[in-house]
Amino acid sequence: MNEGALALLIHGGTDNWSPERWKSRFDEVCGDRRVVRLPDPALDPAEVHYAAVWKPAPGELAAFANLRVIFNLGAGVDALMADSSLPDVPLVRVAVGDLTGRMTEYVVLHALMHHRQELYLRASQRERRWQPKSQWPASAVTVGIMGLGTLGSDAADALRRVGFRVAGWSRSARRVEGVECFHGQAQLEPFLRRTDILVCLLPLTPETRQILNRDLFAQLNRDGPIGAPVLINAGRGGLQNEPDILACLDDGTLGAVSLDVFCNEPLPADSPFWVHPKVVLTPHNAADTDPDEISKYVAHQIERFEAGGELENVVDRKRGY
Ligand code: NDP
Ligand code: OXD
Repeated sequence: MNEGALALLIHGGTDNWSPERWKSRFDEVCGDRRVVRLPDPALDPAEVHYAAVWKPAPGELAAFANLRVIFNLGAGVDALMADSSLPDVPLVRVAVGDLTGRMTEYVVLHALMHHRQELYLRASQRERRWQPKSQWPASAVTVGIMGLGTLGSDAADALRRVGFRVAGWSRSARRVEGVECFHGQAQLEPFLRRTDILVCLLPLTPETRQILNRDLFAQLNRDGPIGAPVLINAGRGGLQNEPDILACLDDGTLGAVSLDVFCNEPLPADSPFWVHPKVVLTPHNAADTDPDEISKYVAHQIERFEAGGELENVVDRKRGY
């Protein structure tokens, strides 16, 4: 029996975050290591060497004096970074092909939906109206991606292959083939000026909080074939100023939005986003972390770490992502 237990702290609340499902996957891939789903009053916290977590309550991880590594079961670590008592051990996040492919599907789906005037065409169908508007080619549209990391760079590549012009913006200088790359505050404006469809795949940090606001939307391109620019946010709800989004949709600063993430999740039943005709809404499922894939990813990392190897995808706590 491996001496260090793996503790699971999973508080997602949706189908994909069923703790039982994750526990059974981890039991399958962890050999003879003890996998404990918390809370478990029988567990001695000193036995826990590893924790695999999704949205643990602040302070929960501080209970484990012998913790060696925290594995966040998603890509974004903003919830953990907000915990001032987070133990000072390596924090590993998810960056794997399975999750990346799912996000790229979401981004391509929504970029195409707006480019191909799907909101108008579905309304026409409901009203039995045979009145197509002329359709422009993808090559006339620039999709600008905020965040050119694991997810943004893959989505950029797929969008380019569909035929869009693609621009990207990051914190440090990046090179992605076929993508016009911008970085830093000074290059944000030229990036926004050429963008017709803005895709946000940034992490939520003190620097990026509420970055999606009226001032930013007003700098997007208004001369493209789509007319008013479109926002697609699958990063985090905290990146967006929600009253600004609604006001900008109503006054035409934005033409439409696709939102997968919200400041308050689950989105309250009385939120105006549910019924706004220019909003396409999904319940934070742009890219699920798959229990089969990610339990294997964590188990392999633990094996490698115990054999003296390096952990992969360790979060830089100073940057916050
Ligand atoms: P990465 O860390 O790989 O990439 C982050 C990118 O954002 C990098 O290009 C980084 O710049 C850039 N960035 C960070 N801070 C700034 C800043 N201040 N100014 C400009 N650019 C900045 O993350 P991932 O691509 O793996 O994931 C991105 C986010 O997607 C996650 O943090 C999570 O919030 C969200 N997500 C949402 C999911 C969903 O289902 N809705 C699923 C999975 C993830 P640089 O390249 O210079 O470091
Ligand atoms: C993630 C998420 O960060 O699911 O992976 O939002």
